Amino acid sequence: MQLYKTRQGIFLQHNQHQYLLHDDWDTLINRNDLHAHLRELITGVVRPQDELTPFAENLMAPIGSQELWAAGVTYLRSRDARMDESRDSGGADFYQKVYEADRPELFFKALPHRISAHLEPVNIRKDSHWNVPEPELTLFINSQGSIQGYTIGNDMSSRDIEGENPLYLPQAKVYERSAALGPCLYVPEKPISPETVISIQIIRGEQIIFSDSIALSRMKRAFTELASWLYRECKFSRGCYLMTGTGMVPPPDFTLHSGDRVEISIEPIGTLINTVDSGW
Ligand code: DO4
Ligand code: MG
Repeated sequence: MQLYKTRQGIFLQHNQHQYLLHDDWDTLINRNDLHAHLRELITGVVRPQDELTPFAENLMAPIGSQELWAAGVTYLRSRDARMDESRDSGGADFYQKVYEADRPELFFKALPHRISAHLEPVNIRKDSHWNVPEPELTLFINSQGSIQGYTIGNDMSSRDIEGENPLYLPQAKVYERSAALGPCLYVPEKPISPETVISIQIIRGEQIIFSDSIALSRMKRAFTELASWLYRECKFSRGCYLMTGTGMVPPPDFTLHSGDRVEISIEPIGTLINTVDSGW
């Protein structure tokens, strides 16, 4: 089942049917069995819309008042890219250590007002010359610490800033429109399969200038492991979103330009599309 947050309300999509819900987003999603609750809503209370409403232009990011956190260096590819970019600064060892350590890298990414929805622009910093998107499966974890849903995330990153000094990580990661989430919150009956593939295309003008894909099974850590570290000493009364790290990094000579279109797909969730805008 897919939950779309729109300016007209929340649309629940299931088996080619659409149901308009009038619930408050935070209350609706913060449950111990969200899938079962949505199923009950469908069978009992709400009626499907007669016609499917086209709402792509009206989509909001599928988040309410939750915080967005991110995990890093969870795939070998991310470890290698980070080691390369930080070798001159002497920071490379830290990435190797965190890849192998028990404790994962977790960092605060954004509050909802800095997050772009599907089709909204993402931003690159004006004081950076090396920027990439990071396509990441993103978990919705309820207030009890249990994973209830998934969305697609783009963890925009300034590689020159984080490479210059690992202590600059918050500036490389947190700025206006440095994250995108969408297009929906996917709520399956069972946890998402590790065989699920995440893919990215970056389009400049008419040309695909970068594309790649990776299976979630290539991730070093379990999603439940990341969630339990995040909830160790933090309470999230309305739940929390957690990006799970990137397994795809463009080659070192690649940087995003204003106007580039970033498309990230995960089959059961959809495609998150954002155009880069450096003129924020
Ligand atoms: O350590 C830097 C950030 C890592 C990250 O965002 C990722 O691996 O996805
Ligand atoms: Mg990342």
